[in-house]
Amino acid sequence: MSNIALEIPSIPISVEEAEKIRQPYLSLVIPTYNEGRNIVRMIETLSQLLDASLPSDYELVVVDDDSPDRTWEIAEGLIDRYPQLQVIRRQQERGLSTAVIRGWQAARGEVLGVIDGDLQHPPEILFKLLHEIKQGADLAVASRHVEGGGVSSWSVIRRFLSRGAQVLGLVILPRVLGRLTDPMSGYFLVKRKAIASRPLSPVGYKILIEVVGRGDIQQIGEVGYVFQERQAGESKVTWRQYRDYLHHLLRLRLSSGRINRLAQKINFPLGRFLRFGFVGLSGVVIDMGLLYLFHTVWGVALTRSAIFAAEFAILNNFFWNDRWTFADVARQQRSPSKVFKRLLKFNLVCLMGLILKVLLLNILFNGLGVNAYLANLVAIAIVTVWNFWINLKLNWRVTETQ
Ligand SMILES: Nc1nc2c(ncn2[C@@H]2O[C@H](COP(=O)(O)OP(=O)(O)O)[C@@H](O)[C@H]2O)c(=O)[nH]1
Ligand SMILES: [Mg+2]
Repeated sequence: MSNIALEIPSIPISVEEAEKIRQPYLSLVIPTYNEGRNIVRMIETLSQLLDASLPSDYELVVVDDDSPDRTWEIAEGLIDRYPQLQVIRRQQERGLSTAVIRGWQAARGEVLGVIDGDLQHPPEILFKLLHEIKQGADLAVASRHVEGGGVSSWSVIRRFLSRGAQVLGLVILPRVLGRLTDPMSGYFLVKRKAIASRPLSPVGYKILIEVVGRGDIQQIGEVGYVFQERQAGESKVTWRQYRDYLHHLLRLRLSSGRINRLAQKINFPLGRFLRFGFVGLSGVVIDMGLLYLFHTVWGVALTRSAIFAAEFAILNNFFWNDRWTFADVARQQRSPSKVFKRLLKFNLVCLMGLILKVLLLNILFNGLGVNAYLANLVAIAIVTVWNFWINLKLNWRVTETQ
């Protein structure tokens, strides 16, 4: 999660210095990845336009993810000619949304913005966006789906995918996507104060959804624009962006729900728990499938079949929990001996869980007379929480700090 709160230095400074660090009105972030053939024209055009309308009152922040075509180097070469330009080269991270946030963190403007670095977003539209902000909008979005907007020559498939993604978003997050005609837009301005104290943590490409979902946005202005064809370089959009988009929607959905707010209040790692539960379900399917295979198909004795099936399920669950549920912790302790130790502990916790389950089932069924299936369900729920908690506290935890 990243906050973009502004820190103003309090050391005494000269007039010239004060001028230099004076807060500009607009900070426009330009995320780039392999835009070496576009970046010069991009900076030239933007600088010309902004020098005429906001002289010295803007800054351009190129955030490049260490492009193999050395876009960052080309951009750095422009700083002498365009002093309003700043270039950030990120070497450890990749991703459009996080690049934009990185740029905003470095930005000083009162209004923060983003524009693609490939000339597909017509720079002139900036004035209309600025006008919307002047008129009181907290967020001004360039939209392909209002008057004056459109796409130049998209195939039917691309239009369908774009609209499909929008409909999906409307179903999952109506209160966010319903406020925008073009929630997929990557060209917008937002007032710093609307997002400054809000932790943003987007996945993938769609930073606008994150801004509307988590920011304090009262008024939204929209301006039509025609999405231009790419002149040089190529799009970085792949199927992965569709997967990330879905992930992003679900994450926003979960974090805006009532259950999540409660979880936050009591400091319960809900996301992790849901992943753990999901992995647990996959284990149940494997357990049942293998039991059927060993016992019914191959005729192995029931107890032996059940033990094999359970152990395979445990291996499956361990693999996914290590790769997914607790991936952030596991990544810090990758040596085979550490992984093996976690696997052994996981087995042990599962075994304890099994004993606990049998115990609970007996208490509920024999002691309290609860229906056997209901008792089993309750026992499973309790044991899942127990397994999760023990693994969280004793197994996947950071034991060495660097
Ligand atoms: N820093 C950074 N910029 C990116 C990344 N992926 C895409 N971009 C930039 O984001 C903008 C939009 O990307 P593009 O691939 O053109 O998307 P499309 O216009 O939807 O096809 C362009 O300026 C890209 O160079 C990334 O991983 N990191
Ligand atoms: Mg593009």
